[in-house]
Amino acid sequence: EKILNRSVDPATQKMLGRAEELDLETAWDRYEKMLPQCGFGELGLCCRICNMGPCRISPFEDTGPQKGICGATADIIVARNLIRMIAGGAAAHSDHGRDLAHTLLLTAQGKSGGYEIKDEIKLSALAREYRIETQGRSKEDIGLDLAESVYAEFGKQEGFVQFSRRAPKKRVELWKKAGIDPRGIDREIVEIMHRTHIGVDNDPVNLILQGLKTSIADGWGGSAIATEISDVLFGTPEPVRSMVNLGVLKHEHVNIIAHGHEPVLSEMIVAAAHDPKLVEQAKACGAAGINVVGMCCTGNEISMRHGIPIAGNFLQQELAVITGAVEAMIVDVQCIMPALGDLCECFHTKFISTSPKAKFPGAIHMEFNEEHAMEIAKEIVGTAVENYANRNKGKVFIPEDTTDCMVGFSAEAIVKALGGTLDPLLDAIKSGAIKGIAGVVGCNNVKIKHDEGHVELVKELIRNNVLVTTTGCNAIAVAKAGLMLPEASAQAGEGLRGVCQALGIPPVLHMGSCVDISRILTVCAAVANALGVDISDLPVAGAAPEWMSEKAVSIGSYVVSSGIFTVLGTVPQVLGSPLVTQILTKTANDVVGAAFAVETDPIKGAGLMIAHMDAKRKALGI
Ligand code: BF8
Ligand code: SF4
Repeated sequence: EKILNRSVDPATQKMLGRAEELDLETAWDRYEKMLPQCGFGELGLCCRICNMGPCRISPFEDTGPQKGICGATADIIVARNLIRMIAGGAAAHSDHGRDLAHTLLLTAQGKSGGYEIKDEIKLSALAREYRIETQGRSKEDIGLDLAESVYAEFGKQEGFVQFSRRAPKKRVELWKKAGIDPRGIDREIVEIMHRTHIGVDNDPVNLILQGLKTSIADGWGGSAIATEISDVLFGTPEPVRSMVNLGVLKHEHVNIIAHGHEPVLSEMIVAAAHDPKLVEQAKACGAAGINVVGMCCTGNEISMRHGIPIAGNFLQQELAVITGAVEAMIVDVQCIMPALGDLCECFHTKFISTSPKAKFPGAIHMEFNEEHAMEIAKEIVGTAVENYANRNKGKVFIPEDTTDCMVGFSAEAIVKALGGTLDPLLDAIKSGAIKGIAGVVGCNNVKIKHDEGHVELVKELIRNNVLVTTTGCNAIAVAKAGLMLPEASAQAGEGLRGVCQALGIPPVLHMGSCVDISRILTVCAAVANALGVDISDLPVAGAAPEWMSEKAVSIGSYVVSSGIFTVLGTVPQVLGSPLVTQILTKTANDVVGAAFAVETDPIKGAGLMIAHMDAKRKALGI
């Protein structure tokens, strides 16, 4: 029963049983040991920003301290803590974007080891946005100018971030008026760190505005760069069939899991696994072949572009190792549990870190660089192949569960599926066949039954004729639940079902990894521009039913800053400040035309989104 309460996913339930049998600890066990979690921390009332602290503010007005040693109030402390989370998240996404810019630069200079510019159409489109001359120039020359232009976004001191100008004019004007139009990506992140140093910005409103500004630099800047340059280098995703869940691991193959985020590494691992010599070597070791699968956002990236199966989402990473069938867990950056080190030592699994930015206890470090990408990728795959001989077949336990899915709905692919223009989508929205569009995204969180928040919320939305776009760990959860197949339109309301059947698309569109939420923004901006309204006028809403990471905080903030009402399924650490809570859930409406709601019940959360869409439809007169 304990296990059934932890996850709704059958593969996860089986693996949790297996973990218990082997007496292996997982995140859920560590969570239970952590309880009760610190009440001050939960409310955001603990400050460790200087060494006079830590200071803790009492949540009760009549007992305990109401101010930190420097005089900071609950409002100041909560606001500072919150925007430092935004800084962390925006930094993570944007540094990912920077790595893509770097790879494009090296590729254009002919210095990268195995990459090429694959999507020239996208390259030209982006070049036009930057007013880079394309006529009669080689893709490398254009790519070089583009790489330098996007690279410059990070260190810009003045002006604006180019891709933010995809937003409707009204939105940009509103950002300018509120003083939250970001100047440069790194600048805004650094400014959060400065303003939250002891004794700098002590106005909660002013702090939160800087948080929003930085988040916009993430969504319309760093994340958009990550998405767009990935498309240039690896191809813009198109609908492709894939498979999800731990059953994608194979008994007779060398199993390699690519886990983390940046396609710079995983693309090369996928290519290296096709190397005939390595395949031969795998066969010589007695394996039937090499099976590369993805996990978390890396999984989304390579499934969208190659149909590579996805082994699971965030809370399944430990379980994948516990199958005993993984020769190598290859990681780069973000959402990789340090727990994997100890766990891999209980099996033959080699835990291989590759980024100079991310080392882990118990991992072998095989540092990756773009200049020698293919060479290093082959070496890493070779290490996995050699390790097959060490697999203890008696210890292997692979749950059989897999689900088919259709992934790869980039904005371009959606337009294509619509027959070349957005019109059929606009018509379906106007006629009411589609009530609205939801972006449902984000992580897993042990505080919520694994995947339940994701699946229930999305099911409720499609039942009510809401077309759902998804990324990240939500995408993987709903794919496992079978909702990412055209057949799943049977579970949709009549209007949405009709649209899906006519177009042959699922009711839930997989738009990629978390940085690809920039794709959702692009679609919303295009729809708003086509209707001549602002994004905040559209019947659209966002949700992060099981969010946990700092990246998710940044995402929620830029989605709201873009004018999209957003429901959070886990409670953010802000309730210690009624003022900050009020700003996020109410006052934000007056500033950016959207706000957050917190609702831990997924059905009620969907209800809030639907009510919001109904209100927006009414205001639009449709
Ligand atoms: O960037 S959804 S757990 S994997 S943070 Fe992480 Fe959250 Fe998953 Fe991808 Ni996004
Ligand atoms: Fe305490 Fe102020 Fe220092 Fe924070 S900054 S730890 S509230 S003295």
